[in-house]
Amino acid sequence: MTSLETHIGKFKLNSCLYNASGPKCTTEEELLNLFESTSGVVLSKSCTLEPRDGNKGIRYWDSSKDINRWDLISINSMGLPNNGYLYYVDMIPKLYEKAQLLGIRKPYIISVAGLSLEDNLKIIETINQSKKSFHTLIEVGIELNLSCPNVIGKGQLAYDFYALEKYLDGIFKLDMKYIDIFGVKLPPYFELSHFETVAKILSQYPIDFITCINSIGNGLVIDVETDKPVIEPKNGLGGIGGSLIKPTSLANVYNFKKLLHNIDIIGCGGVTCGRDAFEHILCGASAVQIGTQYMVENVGCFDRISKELIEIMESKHYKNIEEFKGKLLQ
Ligand code: RRO
Repeated sequence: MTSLETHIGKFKLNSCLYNASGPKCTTEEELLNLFESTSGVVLSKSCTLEPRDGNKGIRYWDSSKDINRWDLISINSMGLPNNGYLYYVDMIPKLYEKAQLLGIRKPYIISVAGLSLEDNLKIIETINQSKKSFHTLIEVGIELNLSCPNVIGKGQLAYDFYALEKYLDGIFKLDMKYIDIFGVKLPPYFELSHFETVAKILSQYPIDFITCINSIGNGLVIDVETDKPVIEPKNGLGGIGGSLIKPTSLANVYNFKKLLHNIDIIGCGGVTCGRDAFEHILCGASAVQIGTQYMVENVGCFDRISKELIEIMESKHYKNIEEFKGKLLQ
């Protein structure tokens, strides 16, 4: 039997494919829907201390309905709309109940994107305390988002290397005893020296995983019928996703895999089919997240992409992902 099982830190996943934080993971209904799907993890929308409506106007567009499209492109400037961190903490007992009911074991990862270090410390502390009462009953992790491109007036923290180090110093002073795994979501890097600098910073902390990459920030997509950008906030600038960004996400997974030996890499960016997931794993990804394609196709994408990935593995006589993970030939 060909298996898609994998590990991220101490989590054992039945499938290496799961949702990226962002699309369709904000409400209880969406999170329970993910729980019942074949997604290997339930990952939440990034949360802040207080609930947020996000940016105003048309703030998401993708090319899936564009008959002239040559590729799947998405652009978003959501601006971190979410129900506030307590909503996502309250999902821990709800998912536990669902797990008992369905007899399914599936980890829950909360994406955290507080607007300051103090906010993040408070959010992480609360998740840790809350998890204490459910210790051993449900696995809970944190993906700290250091790379949101769309909060007006705020840059992407992980592009400021000095600030990144100070931030992680602050975070790792916290007691996170009950949090099963902790990772960070990074923006795309393009300069080889930046991979080395960031890897050196990350290696100082007990980080279980990194997710590479967030959307490529501040892109511009234009509608030539109207001569306007397709989205409205920030003069039309937004994070780019979809198959267009796969070469950049693969390069980020590949470069960090070479530099980080005790940190698992989660590939994210441009995964629309089994072949894309296979390429991410070949570059060193232990698991692969699906963003724009999940937005377009809904939870059915996990079944389809799993099936396609298994077909590729079978054609190459691989029985599990360890047999080809990180084995890109040169
Ligand atoms: O909500 C958003 O605008 C958003 C976030 Br937090 C993120 O991390 N990446 C992205 O493309 N959009």
